[in-house]
Amino acid sequence: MLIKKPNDIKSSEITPPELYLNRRQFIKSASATTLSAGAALAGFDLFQPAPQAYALAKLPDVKKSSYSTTEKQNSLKDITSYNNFYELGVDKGDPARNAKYLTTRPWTVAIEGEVKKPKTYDIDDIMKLAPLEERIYRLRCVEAWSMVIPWIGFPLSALINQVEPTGNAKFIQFVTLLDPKRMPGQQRSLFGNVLDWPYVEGLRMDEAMHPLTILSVGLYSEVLPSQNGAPVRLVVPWKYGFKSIKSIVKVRFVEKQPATAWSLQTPSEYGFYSNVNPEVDHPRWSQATERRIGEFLRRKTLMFNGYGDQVASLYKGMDLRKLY
Ligand SMILES: Nc1nc2c(c(=O)[nH]1)N[C@H]1C(S)=C(S)[C@@H](COP(=O)(O)O)O[C@H]1N2
Ligand SMILES: [Mo]
Repeated sequence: MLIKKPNDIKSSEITPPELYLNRRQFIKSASATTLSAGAALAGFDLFQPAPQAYALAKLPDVKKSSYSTTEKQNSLKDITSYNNFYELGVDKGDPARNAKYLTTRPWTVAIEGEVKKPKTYDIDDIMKLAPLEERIYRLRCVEAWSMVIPWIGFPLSALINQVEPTGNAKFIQFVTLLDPKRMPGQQRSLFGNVLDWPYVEGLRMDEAMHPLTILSVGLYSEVLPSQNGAPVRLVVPWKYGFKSIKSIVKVRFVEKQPATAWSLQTPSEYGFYSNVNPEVDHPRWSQATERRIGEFLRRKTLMFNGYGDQVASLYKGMDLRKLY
């Protein structure tokens, strides 16, 4: 996310001093020892080209969904090489380069808090919670670009119904894996305090239960690539992309509105709701238009990212300028 970057975060906070040199020069001049010591410290392959797209396991029996858009889909290459995933690096190409660090087996997802049936699920059981569907959704990043992505997943409501929330469950908080080895961007030595790890996000219960809200485990017929948030990530298509938290290990049902990573970092710029809203600018840039990745001309951003007919009623009576 183009948050305090490149202007406000000094590059010294995100780049170790030895990497100020341009990359090629650095490769030439650095001794093998310096390089491997640096790589061990960083845990990152900073100099590798983006890997070739490789085939991941196909997901069987995926049915089409009537919630899908018919717009042209972005290519697999765009979707897997232009990413925001700060745990794997802050530049758009970093997550693809560093995806190999994020191994996704074994993996469990703990369901905690205000539920009658708390449970820790193995990822392979999560995959079988409900029939898998293809959901072709627009994703609108707060940085004013967008993509159309054929996700594979199932409604989050299927998981919620399994664990039976109590009457006190008003919100859900989601938590990403905390593991600086598998998520080298969490090593403060490399990136400083870009975000407080682990990344956290939240939804109000009615947003979480909405049929458009899905847990995604794949895209383009295949298992989710690590850079897109494997093995399981949230997708909430009417909100800015940062709400769609990746690589989830914990789902916590709570009574009070939970903390979220970007509003913890800069509360004046990122609120809890974060609905796509062309009428409310980000304090530092307009949200009126967006650039679809792969296109040249900008297009108008639609209220609720075009999903207003389905979701506007959730926010009736709320001042969406104050509750941004
Ligand atoms: N854990 C985690 N989840 C995250 C992010 C992140 O940095 N860490 N970035 C968010 C942002 S800003 C966007 S736009 C989307 C991008 O998803 P994609 O790379 O699959 O398109 O992931 C969101 N989920
Ligand atoms: Mo984003």
